[in-house]
Amino acid sequence: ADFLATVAEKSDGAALRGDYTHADDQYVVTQDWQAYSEAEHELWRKLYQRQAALLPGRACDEFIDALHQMKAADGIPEFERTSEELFKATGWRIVAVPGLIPELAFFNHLANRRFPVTVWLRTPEEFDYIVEPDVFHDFFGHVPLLFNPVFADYMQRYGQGGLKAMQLGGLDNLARLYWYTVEFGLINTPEGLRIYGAGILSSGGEVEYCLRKGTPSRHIRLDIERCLRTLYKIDSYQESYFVIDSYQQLFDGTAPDFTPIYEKLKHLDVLPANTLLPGEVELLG
Ligand code: HBI
Ligand code: FE
Repeated sequence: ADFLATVAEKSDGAALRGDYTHADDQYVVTQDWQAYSEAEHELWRKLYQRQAALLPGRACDEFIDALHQMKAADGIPEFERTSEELFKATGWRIVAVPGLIPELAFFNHLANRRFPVTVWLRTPEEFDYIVEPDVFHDFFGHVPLLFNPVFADYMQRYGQGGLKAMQLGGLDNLARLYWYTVEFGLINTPEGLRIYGAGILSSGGEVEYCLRKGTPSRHIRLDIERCLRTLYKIDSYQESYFVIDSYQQLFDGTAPDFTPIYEKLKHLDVLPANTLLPGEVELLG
């Protein structure tokens, strides 16, 4: 499919995993929950247990509370059940997709309060590390925070911003905001730094790594313009983590029109992932 070239993770031209032959024009499929094997449910349970045990004192309360409410420990969940509960909570729904989908369809879903969740599960060999998002990353990592009303509103606004960025040539910039918030974000709480980013929360190693003192990685206050300039790592732990004080900060920070920011950034250099600018403070002293 010609959208392969637009999906950054597959810039090498390799085929995407997943069956796209039955997808509709928004890349939605049916989950076909009956088709999962017992071995896949067992792999899910192992992934879930390993990950859930790492969360206390590391994941934010909003994530942990919602995850428990979702009751998804016993096997690959049926999306429809959680989708109904999510709709009652924040007006979001889950839609099943074959895997990575083109940006236009992806942003369209978010802008309409639908979160695309990949249907297939990784193999046992990929227990610790997987390149493309699978059902464990998408469902375990992303869905819990969509139960939070403010974060849910931010995600919709991000989708609307994505559609706009596509027209303004700002997508490289805006994608960094998704990466450093939705996927790898940390939040400041009275008890200390906590994780809300799905890429960390679905990763066996990075949950512990990202909060450890003495690593080479930065932990700096989120400044959106600064974030939009910052390159990121797709095949190793992050070298920068951006820290928010509240989900309201994300929602308010994405209220303005980004057109002038995209214009300005066209004339500025991108920043390497390990940058610490003068005046920036490392928050994990
Ligand atoms: N498709 N299923 C899926 N999941 C994603 O996270 C995703 C995508 N398509 C495009 C995309 N992400 C990125 O371009 C955005 O993060 C910017
Ligand atoms: Fe993700």
